[in-house]
Amino acid sequence: NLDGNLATILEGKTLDDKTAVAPRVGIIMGSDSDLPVMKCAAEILEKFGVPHEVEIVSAHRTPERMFSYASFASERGIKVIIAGAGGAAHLPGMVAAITPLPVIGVPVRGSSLDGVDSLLSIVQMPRGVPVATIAINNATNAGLLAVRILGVADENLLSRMSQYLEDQKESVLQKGDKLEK
Ligand code: RP5
Repeated sequence: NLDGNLATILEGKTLDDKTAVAPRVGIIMGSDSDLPVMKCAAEILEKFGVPHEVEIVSAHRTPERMFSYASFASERGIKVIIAGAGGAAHLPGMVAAITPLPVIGVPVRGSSLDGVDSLLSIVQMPRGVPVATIAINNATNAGLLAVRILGVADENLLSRMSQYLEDQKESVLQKGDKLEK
């Protein structure tokens, strides 16, 4: 039930695609139903030119795949994992329990409880296993945070992030100017 664009995002970024540039960020999610939200993270990474992959990895439906993904992500060259899930959203926390990489959790709003269930499932991690939890459905910020993390060791990315902030400020100021006229 994926539309064309979403299917392309998935198809173009699979683990089996040997021709792709080695991904630096892994975007994973519990279900293809999370993709309309999670694609915003991919769009940010594309904007900043950060190679990434997009995968469906479910903590509950494909636990072995989750274990294998989290176990080998670092040695495959992944630097940051963005994990989105809804409901009993165990994926980000379980992945953070296995990999030493930074994990950014995106609570996806489901059909009931308005995403608060997802938020609380992701944010309430025990001491020792952190997940950087983003606001409900805000995968854009997950992408931006991943860029900032990579920017610590990549001056080019860091200066592009500064430019992004400048552009954002300019756009807000211009809207303000229009309101005054
Ligand atoms: C979670 O269950 C997924 O992350 C998704 O947000 C939710 C519902 O999944 P589907 O029933 O739509 O596949 O594991």
